[in-house]
Amino acid sequence: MHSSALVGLLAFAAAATAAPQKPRVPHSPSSIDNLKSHIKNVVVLVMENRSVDNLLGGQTIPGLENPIKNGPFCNPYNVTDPSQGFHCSAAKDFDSVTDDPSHAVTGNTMEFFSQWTPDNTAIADGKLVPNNNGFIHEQINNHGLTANATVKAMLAEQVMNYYTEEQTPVLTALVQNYLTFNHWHSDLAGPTDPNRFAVVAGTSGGHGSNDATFYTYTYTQRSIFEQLGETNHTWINYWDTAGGTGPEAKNFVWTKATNNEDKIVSIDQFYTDAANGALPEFSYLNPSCCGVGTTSMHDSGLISDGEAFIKKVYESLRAGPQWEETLFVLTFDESGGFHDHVSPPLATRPDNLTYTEKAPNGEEYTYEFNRLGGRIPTLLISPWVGKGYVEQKGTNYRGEIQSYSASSLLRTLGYLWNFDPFTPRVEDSASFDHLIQNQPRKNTPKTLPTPQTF
Ligand SMILES: *[C@@H]1O[C@H](CO)[C@@H](O)[C@H](O)[C@H]1NC(C)=O
Ligand SMILES: *[C@@H]1O[C@H](CO)[C@@H](O)[C@H](O)[C@H]1NC(C)=O
Ligand SMILES: *[C@@H]1O[C@H](CO)[C@@H](O)[C@H](O)[C@H]1NC(C)=O
Ligand SMILES: *[C@@H]1O[C@H](CO)[C@@H](O)[C@H](O)[C@H]1NC(C)=O
Ligand SMILES: *[C@H]1O[C@H](CO)[C@@H](O)[C@H](O)[C@H]1NC(C)=O
Repeated sequence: MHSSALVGLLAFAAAATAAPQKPRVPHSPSSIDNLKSHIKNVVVLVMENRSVDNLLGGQTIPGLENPIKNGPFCNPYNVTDPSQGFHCSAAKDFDSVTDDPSHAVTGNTMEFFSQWTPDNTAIADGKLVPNNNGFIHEQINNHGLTANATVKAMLAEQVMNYYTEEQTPVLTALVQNYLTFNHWHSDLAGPTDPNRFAVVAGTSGGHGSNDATFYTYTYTQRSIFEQLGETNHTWINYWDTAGGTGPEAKNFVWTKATNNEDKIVSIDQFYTDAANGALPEFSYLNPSCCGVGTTSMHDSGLISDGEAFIKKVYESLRAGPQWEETLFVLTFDESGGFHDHVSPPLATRPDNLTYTEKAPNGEEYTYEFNRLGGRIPTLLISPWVGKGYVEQKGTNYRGEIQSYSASSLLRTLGYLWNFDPFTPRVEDSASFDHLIQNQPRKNTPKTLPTPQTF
């Protein structure tokens, strides 16, 4: 055999072991039928504030682009004065990062564009692309402008360093046993609450900050909860009553006006329902946040406490009678001000709303919701997905290749439960229906490793 043909054959064989059993075309009738015939329960857990390069930075699985395999990645201490030096990504981050990196819209803008008020026209035209160079600058600006060199070095480590496989044994086991997205971004380059809103509504309703009106039954946007409720599909928003994130169902006028507040219940009920086979079609889970003793992985909460929570959710599902029909989507709200080397791409605007805030340089910056936020860890966990499979970019319904985002979830659930996209952003998003295989796996682990503090 000609050697190049042999190489081709070997490459094909290697790809074939990792790829789904039968590659399908996303958005196609056969792919949607396959999804509908196998998945009856979807469980979504949205954790807090971590980028791919931060949390999955030490994962060695082929296909995932991260610092251990593609790095190191470096940022200057000061974007306007390179003489102040650089810090490059290195292994072993802290279990608890105590200085919360900025995830405000303008903080994100500095992190990705190395300036507070970039030219929006140049961004929209693709002439100005993010260089992901301002993460340390932003962290020092926020937490250590007058600090000494030792403290500045620690601040640089906080945003640039990454976790090893040994530090995150639960995530490592999940990555090795299930499906991880290499290109999944938060919906918007801003903080927690607008991103959490977008996960369930396909827009943040023009919000770019954590406003007091969230979680007060105030908003009229259509949400997944209203959509499912009106079409007689079942849902429950399980939340950790210690608070700190969500509960997202509490954002919407609809939930209260239709007496559905009783579908917002304690996370303790989730474990009981999972054991009894009583989970609804759609379970939406809120971890507790933020600080020591909370489970979302938001700094300064421990990564190991977040892992213990994920393990408990997983093992409840795995032991429950609904496992064979369950798709567990583990994702994050946003990248939390932690470095990632992949530039967020442009994306269709969900609506005509904009958000303006004053940047630290005193100027106003208007965000048009026409680009995604940082890359965030997202996994599909189910007997119906490939083992140790890493998904690259997806395709939208027009067949254009693009990165996945939080809106990919609503796009795919629309196929599962027969509803139209809530916004143009959702309509234009890549779906992941084709990643469901046609046979359930029998080799899924019953338990996951026990995380340790470090
Ligand atoms: C960057 O350097 C400039 C010039 O020395 C200084 O004015 C500014 O405060 C520095 N910013 C940060 C975040 O270190
Ligand atoms: C740097 O500042 C920190 C916090 O103020 C202090 O604890 C430490 O001793 C300082 N280190 C040096 C080398 O001055
Ligand atoms: C939902 O159930 C109600 C009550 O049984 C029924 O009236 C309604 O037509 C159903 N709606 C749909 C979309 O199936
Ligand atoms: C945005 O505004 C334009 C011009 O008024 C309109 O054609 C378009 O439908 C609007 N888009 C949305 C999503 O509302
Ligand atoms: C992370 O979440 C917290 C709590 O909701 C929020 O205050 C913060 O802005 C988020 N971090 C970033 C970088 O957005």
